[in-house]
Amino acid sequence: MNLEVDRGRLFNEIEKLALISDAEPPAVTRVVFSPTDGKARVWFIGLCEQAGLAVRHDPVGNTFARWSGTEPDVPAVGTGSHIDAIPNAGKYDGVVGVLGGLEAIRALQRSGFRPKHSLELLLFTSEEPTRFGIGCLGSRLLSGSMPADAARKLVDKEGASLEEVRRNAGFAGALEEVKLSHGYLKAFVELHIEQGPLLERHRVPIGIVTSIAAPASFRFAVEGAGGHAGAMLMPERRDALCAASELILAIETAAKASGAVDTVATVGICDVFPGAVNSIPSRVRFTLDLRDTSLERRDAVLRVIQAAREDISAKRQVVIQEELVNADAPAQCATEITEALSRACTKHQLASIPMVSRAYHDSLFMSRIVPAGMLFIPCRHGYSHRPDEYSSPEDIERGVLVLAETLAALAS
Ligand code: HGY
Ligand code: MN
Ligand code: MN
Repeated sequence: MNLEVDRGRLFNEIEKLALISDAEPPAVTRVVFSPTDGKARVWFIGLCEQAGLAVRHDPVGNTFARWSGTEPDVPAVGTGSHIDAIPNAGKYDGVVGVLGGLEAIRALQRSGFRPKHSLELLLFTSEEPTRFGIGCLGSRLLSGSMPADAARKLVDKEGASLEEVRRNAGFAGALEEVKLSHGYLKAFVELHIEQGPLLERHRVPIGIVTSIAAPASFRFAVEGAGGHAGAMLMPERRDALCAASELILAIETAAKASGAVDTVATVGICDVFPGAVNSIPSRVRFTLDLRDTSLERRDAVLRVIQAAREDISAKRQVVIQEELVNADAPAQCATEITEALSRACTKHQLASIPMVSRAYHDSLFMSRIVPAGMLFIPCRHGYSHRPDEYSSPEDIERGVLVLAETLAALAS
């Protein structure tokens, strides 16, 4: 099988998709169910139809582009990722797995390969938590990891419900229909940029993911007492921002003191009310993103944070509410997938190293229902979720080549 990736075409498609964005280049912003997301989806579906793939979507907007195999009724082999992008992001996160997955299928078509198992390219809805506060919404529903009722309760910052937003974006039907039937897929492989520095540092072109870290996220609300910045003396204050700041630093300390470098904690959003120069903050809301490769260690760090929350609340006489958004277990990638990826690397004389994914991905949830795995390609300095995110055409080409080889082996 003579596999050739059309590097130039793929590069142009990545560049074109990057311009379907709500941010000034080189930044990319593409929030799920926004008009821009809608435009990007239409453009992507056009590419899939040009490749002769049969396209369908489910009630939450997960999109499936299928190359039917010679035995269309047996379980399919899936690949794919996401095209939604957080504010002020780069052009490769998720996109490499979607457009690279499409190019892998096209390269197999050009090589004369005929799959026995259909090959299906998936575009997952809302991998990023930007709009509804929880990541991997589409793959959670696909895998049955999130009940439809819980999804129906989701609203965005403007108070618009998922139900309303998805229907306005053209995705009708009951969320109960999203869950994939048992045996729909026999395997799932996702190509993604590493979003870390290891592959570049070790000068290795391919990372074979062995496990995906356990993500958890929370919302905190600190209620203190407001007042005049000049007239209220310090001993009388119950400043919500000072309390929140102490808790945020306690979060950082707890993560650093976990006993392992694998524990990461991030406060990415912090809203201060009333937000006036000369008014003491009475309320602060902030988010916590807490992850670790070990579930036990992550939850032990959470307990330390919760103890700090109680101490600070009592000491500063403020009320601190904690709301769990998600707390997911880590995923082990399937041996049959990691071995297929390793054989594909060997066949193409490409070095590879096993690695942990510290970012979460849709594969985290696909692994709940089907043997799943991921392959990483380097990204410059490990930068991601920022406009200078970059992966070279050569690295992307190598990733697509290994993906195509792996899909062919799994679909034969
Ligand atoms: O946050 C993550 O790990 C992913 O990039 N959404
Ligand atoms: Mn991301
Ligand atoms: Mn991603």
